[in-house]
Order: sequence, then C-alpha cells, then structure tokens
Amino acid sequence: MNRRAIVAANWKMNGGLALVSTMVSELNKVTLNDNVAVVVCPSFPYLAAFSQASSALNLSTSIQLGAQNLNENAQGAFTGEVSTAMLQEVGVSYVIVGHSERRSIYNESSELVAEKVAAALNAGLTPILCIGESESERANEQTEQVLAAQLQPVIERVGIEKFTDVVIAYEPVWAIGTGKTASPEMAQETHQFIREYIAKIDESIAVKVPLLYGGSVNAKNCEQLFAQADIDGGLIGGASLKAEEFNVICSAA
Ligand code: G2H
Repeated sequence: MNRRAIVAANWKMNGGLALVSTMVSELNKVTLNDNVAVVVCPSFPYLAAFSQASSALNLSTSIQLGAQNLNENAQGAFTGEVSTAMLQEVGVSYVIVGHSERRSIYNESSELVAEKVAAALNAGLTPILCIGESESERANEQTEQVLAAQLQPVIERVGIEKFTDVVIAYEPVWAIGTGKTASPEMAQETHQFIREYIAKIDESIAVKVPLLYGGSVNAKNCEQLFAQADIDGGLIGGASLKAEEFNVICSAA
C-alpha cells in the first residue's frame, strides 16, 4: 500500500517572523519524494505570515500550513481561543490535536480531543491526532491499553469511516524533547499495534491512515525510522526549528 507520507513541523511556542522567513525560503529548495506532504505548524500569530510568504514565493502545494490547536466550538465567548473558520481564513489545512503537552499541561481529556477532531473534520481540516504513553505506563506494560483508551473515544465520536481524513501521530511521552528516541523496531511495533487496532474495526481504513512517529526525531535517526513498514513520516519538534536539518528530514520521507 502506497500511503501518503507526511512530515509535520511542530514549532510549539518557539520561533517568530524571522523563522517564518528562513523556513519558507529553505523549504523552497527542498526536494520531496512523490506522495510526501510537509506541514509546518507555527504558533497562531505567525500563521498568516507563513501563508503570505509561501504565496509570495509560490511554494510547492506539497508544503501546507498547520495549526497546533483549535477550539471545538464554531464561535462565541471563548476568550483566547481560535476556531476552525479563523484557521482556514489564514490558509491552514491541518491541525495538531491532543498533543501530549495539551493533554498533560492543559488537562485535555480524550473526550475533548475527540470533540476537537470532530470539529476539524466537520470544517474540512485534517487533524493530526497525537497519542502516546508515558514512561511509567510503558514500564508497567500499559502502552497498548493507553493508546486504545486515547483512540477509542475519537473513533466513537467521529466514526471509523472518517479516519480516511485523519493522520495519527504516535509520540511516546518519554521521547518528547528528551533526546531519547524509540528505537525504529520499538516504534514500528507500536505503529503496527495502532494499525491493527484500527484494522480490527475496518481493515480498508487501517491501510490508508498515515501513522507518524514523533519524539526527538532528527536528521540522524529519521531515515531508519521512516524505513519501517508502518511509519509514514514524522511529527518533528526541536529539529523543525533548524531549517537545514528539517529539510534533511523532509527529503528522507
Ligand atoms: C514531540 C515532538 C513534536 P520533539 O512533541 O511534536 O517534539 O521532536 O522535540 O521531541
């Protein structure tokens, strides 16, 4: 199965206008394999600038804009929040949902994450749904249970058939920003579990869902990770802030 491959940059609360400008001009030089999409997710204030800079350079349509979060409501009295329509007006087509930092720091439950995925899909945005276990959960052999508990509310909320428009990012929490990466074999084993979990519900959907690996991916380890059968790209944090290194990762997908 020739699934779409995706490399997404999660800038988190880093970067600014200077990085927007550097990244757009560096991405203009990148050589991507067929069927690879690159998604750059800056902070909200820089989305419009990224969009404008991309248009000005006529950047490849394989390079898309993503947001790091959204609100599940359409509009209203939600101070500090951003809706799907606002994101789309500035050129966003992907949105990260349920990143472990949102789950742990901002107490986002899997049920809220499911509402956000539904809002994204209803609006025509592609959600990048993040799931992953903590260090102690892995040590206690609860990884599969935790991943299932994060996936199931989303499947129940939106329906498995909608997963043709969902991207899943597996990010073991213990590997995020720590420099510790899951070995390619360990990551593959977990990605295989995720695909099989979906396949038990609908095999035809499972073969199509892009599964990204995230957690200290860099220019040195990306090739081996991307070579695994069930790893279809990556969600890149720290290394996506360095334009040249990010280009190497994009080219490896
Ligand atoms: C995981 C990842 C990006 P990093 O959070 O989502 O960050 O590559 O810095 O571990």
